[in-house]
Amino acid sequence: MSWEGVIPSEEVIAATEELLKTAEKVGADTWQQRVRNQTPHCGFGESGTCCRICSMGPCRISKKAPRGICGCDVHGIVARNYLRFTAGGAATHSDHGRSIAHTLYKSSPDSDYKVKDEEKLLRIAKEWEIETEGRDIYDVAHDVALAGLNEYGKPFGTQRFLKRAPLLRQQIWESQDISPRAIDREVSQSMHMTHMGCSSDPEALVRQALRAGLSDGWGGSMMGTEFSDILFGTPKPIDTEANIGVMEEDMVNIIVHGHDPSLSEMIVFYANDPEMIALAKEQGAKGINIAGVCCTSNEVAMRHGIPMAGNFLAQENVVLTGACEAIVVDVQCIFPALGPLSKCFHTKFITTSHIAKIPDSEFIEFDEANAGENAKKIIRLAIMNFKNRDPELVNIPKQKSKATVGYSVEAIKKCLDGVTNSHVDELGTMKPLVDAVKSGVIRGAVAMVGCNNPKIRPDSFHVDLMKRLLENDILVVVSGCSAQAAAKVGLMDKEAAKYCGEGLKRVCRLVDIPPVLHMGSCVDISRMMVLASDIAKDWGIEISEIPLVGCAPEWMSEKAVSIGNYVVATGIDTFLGVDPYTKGSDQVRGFLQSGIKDWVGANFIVNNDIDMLTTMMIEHIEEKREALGI
Ligand code: MSK
Repeated sequence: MSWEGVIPSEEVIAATEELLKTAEKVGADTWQQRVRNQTPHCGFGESGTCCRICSMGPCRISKKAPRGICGCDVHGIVARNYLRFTAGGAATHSDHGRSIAHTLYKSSPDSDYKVKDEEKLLRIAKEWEIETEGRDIYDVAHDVALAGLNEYGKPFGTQRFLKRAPLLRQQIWESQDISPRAIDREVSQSMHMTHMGCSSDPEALVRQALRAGLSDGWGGSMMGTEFSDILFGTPKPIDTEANIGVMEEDMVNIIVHGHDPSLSEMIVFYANDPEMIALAKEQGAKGINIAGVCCTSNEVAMRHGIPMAGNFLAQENVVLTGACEAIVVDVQCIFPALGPLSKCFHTKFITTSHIAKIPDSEFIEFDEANAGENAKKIIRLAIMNFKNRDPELVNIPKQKSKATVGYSVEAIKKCLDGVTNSHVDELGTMKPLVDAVKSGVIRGAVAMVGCNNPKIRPDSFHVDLMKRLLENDILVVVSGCSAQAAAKVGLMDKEAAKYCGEGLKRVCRLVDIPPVLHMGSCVDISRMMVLASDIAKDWGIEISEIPLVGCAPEWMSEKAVSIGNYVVATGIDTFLGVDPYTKGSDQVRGFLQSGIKDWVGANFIVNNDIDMLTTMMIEHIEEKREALGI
């Protein structure tokens, strides 16, 4: 199959090499160099067999020393590390959700934050049995936000959103004792269980990892997604562009980076202010160009069509273009390296959250009360910095691709309704998609998520996998940095349908969608959980029976481990290209890669050979079809 319209990896590598030459010229440190400095990695750390939970150690497990000083064996140590890894991710995603809930609570008609999707607000209020009849919309918003905030610390009961799952899935969670209770409780109990002198039984620790993960995916992340939609609008298909070439040589370039859309929404809004545009022109620029990196980018691309400059491992590249007036960050996935790196250029590195305070940055605190004012302050700083560019250092690689993004669950249903007129209620149905899968026109779907990891040439696993899946008539839904990997090379261009297998090509053309559907940021993997639930309900089968698998080929963060746990616990087999530091224990690997299938109907598959991983995914989908008799 020829993919001549998609940017080839050699061109991507060549563009990065060019930027690295600039880094060398200004004496800047880059992740590529730091990887060399850190190689080889510590074998104990890599296999998860180092314990530094108390100060008797650190203890490292080897043949000579099979137990730590407390007597914990390798299985307990690996499992404790794995649970702490998960808890870190669950806490991070969920705290993001909490912060959006606070923003919703403070929304009002005369503040910077207003309710944009009233329909979704009312739907959630109804779902949560909050009175809506005859009430002011902001009173409802405050009650929904308050109820959401209480999900973090309620003394009794389980997460409200669990009821969105098919009944059978809810029963599995109940019977396995992994229905997540208060979100903060699951995180803090994970820390308690892993404290010195508590759990060392790998089974109990893995079970809690699933539960903590579920508190993220069906709790904190789901609130992050839903409340963001209420405040900023539920995404619908919108055209944009992606890759480093979206930076503009003659404009003030402001990069938004991180995860929380509260800040970037304000930046995007005020960058369109005529007063700001006039100021940029006064300074000799043609205007203001906002572009994004990481999941903040996904958020504003999905809602406003803001171009995506790159994903996780491209964050230094935007500064290396020499044309970045400001890189404005909120929380998560931000390299501390941006501090010293931006000092080698004219770039202003602006941090905005107490959660992500980084040396060598300018801190402009951002909260609901000062949002508009501080967004304007940041934009002004960037504009006034335009004249400080060193033209000698400006080099923006020409690469960019067209992309159509914004496929929330609601948008996917609407696209399907548009073709089949199968509209059954105001929320639509997944039935046309189910029919296409049943008939074999589409063989199945892969939910591709996760980061870049320097252990893998950036984006190569994501892109190679996607190409092969598309050729095999497998629909790909994506989020996070995986989404940007696809968009950067052109796989979200509707034209890319021509490279797919005949069946998928037909569906894409008929429904007018690209073959890779952008579902959002990493908290938006919760959208995929709702999608899978709706498919299962409309099909009348259990989630684990759907010809659907999850995949995180280049993951690196704790958040990704938490995601993996809730995706698997939702019944979706998940393929990883990087091991989550579990190689040291055959028991822990045994649970994660096989044993938990008996609990939740799905497990992890880990393989760093991309061809094998793809083949196994395709086989898995075909096996599920066979089991369903389709
Ligand atoms: S930004 S968690 S590198 S997906 Fe969500 Fe990308 Fe992974 Fe961060």
